[in-house]
Amino acid sequence: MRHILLLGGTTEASALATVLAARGERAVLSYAGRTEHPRAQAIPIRIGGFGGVEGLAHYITREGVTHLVDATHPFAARISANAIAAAALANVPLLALTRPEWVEGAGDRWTRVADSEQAVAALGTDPARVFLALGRQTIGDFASAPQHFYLLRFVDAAEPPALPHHHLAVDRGPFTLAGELALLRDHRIAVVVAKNAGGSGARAKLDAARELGLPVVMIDRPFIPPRAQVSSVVAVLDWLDHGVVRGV
Ligand code: 3Y8
Ligand code: NAP
Repeated sequence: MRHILLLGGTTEASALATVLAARGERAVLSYAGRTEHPRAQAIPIRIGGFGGVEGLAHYITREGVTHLVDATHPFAARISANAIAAAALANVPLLALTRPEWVEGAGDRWTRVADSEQAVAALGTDPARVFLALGRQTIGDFASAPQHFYLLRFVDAAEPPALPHHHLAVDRGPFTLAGELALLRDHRIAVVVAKNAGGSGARAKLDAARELGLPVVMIDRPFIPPRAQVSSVVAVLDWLDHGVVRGV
């Protein structure tokens, strides 16, 4: 019987886990342990790092994993690179389940940047009211621009970094258009900073920014080495059942 290791932490991973459970597949969903109460899943979960490429390869061999599915977030570049190397080392097939990038549409006012340092520069020096919808891990980069007011949103309550003017909202997605419009209006936000995560879970803030005519600083995805990848649960099932990759 095959044994699937699903690297999770996204809406797509949760959707795939539900389907795998319904099919009676032997599967485990893996979380890094970044949040206090990760979403419960329809399949068993494991929480915590593996210990780099070697650790992940050893886990695969020790647990008898036969298929590795990387359904992590597009900005989780390290685990994705590790998955490519570990799958080769452990000689198991790897498939990535990711979601297409968001693309700028009519009415959008995007400035695309490569990383959070460039996002700081894109904000300019005049004090502004900024929605930093980046979570917690990269917020420190904005300490070099303390003149702005920052609306922060974390999954869990945490001590925000030294940003003198900020408001911390504690909330986990998926988010709604109505909720995002209210948030942007209530905090008189003038510009939104976002990662090009793709998917539906965090998209509402872009629709709200468009509706309010607000500019968006959009951080492009980090580089991930080439691997077989698809963008739907059905395509993952084709791969599992027939070894077919109907790529993105
Ligand atoms: C721990 C698992 C599900 C998955 C839900 C998706 C949607 C909601 C939108 C904003 C943007 C952000 C952030 C975000 C979204 C989904 C998805 C997604 C963005 C959980 C989860 C884990 C994490 C980790 C967390 C990061 C943070 C990033 C918040 C669970 C809820 C900003 C990314 O405090 C921390 O250390 C948090 C860290 C990585 C980015 C950062 O740098 O801070 N996600 N998010 C996973 C693990 O431990 O392995 O708790 O249930 C998952 C989800 N977050 O099944 O319902 O699919 O993208 N997550 C971004 O996209 O910009 C919020 O606020 O508008
Ligand atoms: P990352 O920078 O790519 O990974 C850093 C280290 O965290 C990895 O080397 C690995 O540690 C561990 N790790 C990451 N994902 C893991 C997983 N699913 N299971 C076990 N260990 C994992 O990762 P990240 O950007 O911090 O993201 C961590 C998790 O949050 C991922 O599950 C991702 O899907 C989810 N997430 C991230 C974002 C984001 O914006 N980055 C957004 C939404 C959800 P070892 O080397 O010790 O194995």
